[in-house]
Amino acid sequence: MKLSIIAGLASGAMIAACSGDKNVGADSAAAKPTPAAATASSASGGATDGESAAPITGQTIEVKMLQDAQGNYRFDPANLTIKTGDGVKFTMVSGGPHNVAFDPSQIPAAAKAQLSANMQQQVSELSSPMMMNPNETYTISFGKIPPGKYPYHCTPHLALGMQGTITVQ
Ligand SMILES: [Cu+2]
Repeated sequence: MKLSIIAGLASGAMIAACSGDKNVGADSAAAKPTPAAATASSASGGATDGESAAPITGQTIEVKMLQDAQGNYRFDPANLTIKTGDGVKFTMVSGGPHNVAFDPSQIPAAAKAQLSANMQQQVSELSSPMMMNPNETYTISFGKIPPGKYPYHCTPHLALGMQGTITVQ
């Protein structure tokens, strides 16, 4: 009884080992582009932990965070085009709490470390603290942030469509 179980386990293990070997071969071939891409992005993005905050050197544009007369939660303006070095000041107007959060999976690897360095008091990766009271503000410098699209949202109101995109030219 025990022997047959062991034999069964052993043959099962051998099958697993065989198929495992095949998978390893397939995985290593499929995985090759990933380390290469990671190397390329870390080379262009610099050290992941070594970025320091880059100051605002251009204009600072205000984005209001509000609940409008129709009851909709939104950033105003939701879509904004700025230049590298500009800043965006988010101002809590009504309907809070609001925050400013970038989905890390939507931010280019080459930009993530700098954006993170430029965001003060993050409560989680690329997420600002909550703003509860009118006239609270949160300013993000886009100093040294490369051109691209940076979609963002308000965590409490994401399901209600409170989101926007900052395009850096
Ligand atoms: Cu909100």
